[in-house]
Amino acid sequence: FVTAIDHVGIAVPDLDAAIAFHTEHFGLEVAHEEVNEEQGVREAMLRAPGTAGTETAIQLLAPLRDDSAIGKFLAKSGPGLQQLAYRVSDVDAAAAALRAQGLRLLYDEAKRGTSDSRVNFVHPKDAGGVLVELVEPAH
Ligand code: V0V
Repeated sequence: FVTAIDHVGIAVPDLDAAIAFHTEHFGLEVAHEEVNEEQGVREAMLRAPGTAGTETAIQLLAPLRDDSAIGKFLAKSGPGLQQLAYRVSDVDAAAAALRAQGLRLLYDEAKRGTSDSRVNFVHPKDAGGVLVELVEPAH
């Protein structure tokens, strides 16, 4: 049910500084920016030039609050890779299939992700130490 690697998420303390770093040194461009209050993040999606529509993105995630998922991650692990996101066509079906295989999903129901996508997560302890996000893009 995985159709693509949607994005790789990096926890950063300062979103503007991180955007400047990735655009200056790697030539990435900002495709999207938003605040997600429920997730407690200010985030940006970056892509390689000329890949619009097909790209795997880099998601920069800065905390809105210390007690958010990113705030806690930064306090414990410091800045760095926080998540790997697989694109799926149906997040509810994907979550149900993984639950049936004995993996813990973080949410009973999918939540709202970037650009009105629907997202759920596999617990990192059930996925080899990697926080795996499942993302169904908005249709
Ligand atoms: C925690 N652990 C991780 C981890 N976060 N391991 C790998 N990758 C991560 N990102 C480890 C942690 O070190 C502990 O290991 C263990 O998991 C359990 O940690 P915990 O202290 O019980 O739990 P917390 O409070 O650290 O929470 C971890 C979870 C939390 C994964 C439950 O971060 C969460 O709910 N994440 C999902 C939401 C999220 O990440 N939102 C921000 C992105 P030891 O010490 O026991 O060995 S929002 C987003 O992606 C959007 C909007 C989007 O893509 O559209």
